[in-house]
Amino acid sequence: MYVKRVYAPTVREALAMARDELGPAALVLSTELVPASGWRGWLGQRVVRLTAAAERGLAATPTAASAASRLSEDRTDVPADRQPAAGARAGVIARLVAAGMTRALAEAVAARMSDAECRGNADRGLRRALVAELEGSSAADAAYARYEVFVGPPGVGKTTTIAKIAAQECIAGGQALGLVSADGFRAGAIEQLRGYASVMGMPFRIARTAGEFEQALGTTRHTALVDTAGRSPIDANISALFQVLDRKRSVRTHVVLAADTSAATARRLLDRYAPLRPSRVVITKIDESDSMLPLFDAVRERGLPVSYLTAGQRVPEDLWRATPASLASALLGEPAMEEALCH
Ligand SMILES: Nc1nc2c(ncn2[C@@H]2O[C@H](COP(=O)(O)OP(=O)(O)O)[C@@H](O)[C@H]2O)c(=O)[nH]1
Ligand SMILES: [Mg+2]
Repeated sequence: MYVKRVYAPTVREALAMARDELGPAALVLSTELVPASGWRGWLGQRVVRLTAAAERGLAATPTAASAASRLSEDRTDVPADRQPAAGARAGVIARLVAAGMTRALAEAVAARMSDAECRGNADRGLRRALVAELEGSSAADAAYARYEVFVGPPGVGKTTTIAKIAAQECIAGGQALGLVSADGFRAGAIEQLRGYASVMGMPFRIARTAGEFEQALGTTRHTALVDTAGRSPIDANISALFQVLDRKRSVRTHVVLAADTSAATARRLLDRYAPLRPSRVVITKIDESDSMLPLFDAVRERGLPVSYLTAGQRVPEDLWRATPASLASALLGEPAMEEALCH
């Protein structure tokens, strides 16, 4: 009995390769998705590993010999000109899905790739297509709203994100900002933001009640970045704050979520914060997550664009505006995110 293991982008191609090698009677023993060896840059980097067996090998025949030369166990790439376009496109979709993308997003990205890009095994085409597809999913707003409000569960990085935004703006000599802490429930929370405000010489107001909040917003002459407590939005204190905000114009609310949030949890949290009418999502702690694809899919499903990305604790370095390019880098898990984002 001859046993042969082959690697290919799709099961169909792997089967064709195995039959080329072992003959049409080859019996499939197993198929698995495994990390590809030797491929660079592909998202997910997975291929189909198919193990097949036959009574007799065909290695001596000219056809099998030529097939063997391109089906060695170490090679996972099929020569570009031998892949039919539909098969190559299906292969791209299969790899993206294997990497954790929803089929809908994978198909949308693949649909933006040319046949040559699908066949070419080049990550550039994939990146370009992903960036184009993410055009509507990012909101790197050029101008601030009068009130930029950050809500979300405790510990996701709301206060740190506000500090990063304020510090980057301060260093760039950009717009004057004021900070308002409506996170009056935790003793350390106010001090944390007060410390940053004082270092940056920014106005800082504290609001423990709706009345104080109204007053704080009224006395802030600049755009205010509003930090809130990580409490449930149905909590009486939070809803009182939002009643104050309801009477204001130019309010932009960001839901802050950590990158490793599962799709189900993200959906639940987005539902929970929906009454606050958020229009943006901030994705934090990308550095601590293997993949932000599940969270991103839930966010995309709700039609909410991403405003900021954070990948580290450093203030102000580890924050980026979400652009299609920076979002693509984050989704692709590119290690040199900083570098990618500068371009
Ligand atoms: N690794 C990592 N840690 C972060 C990031 N953003 C915030 N943190 C940390 O998460 C913890 C909670 O942050 P904080 O801003 O207080 O969260 P909040 O309760 O939502 O205001 C702190 O230790 C932060 O330094 C990030 O992007 N990556
Ligand atoms: Mg906080």
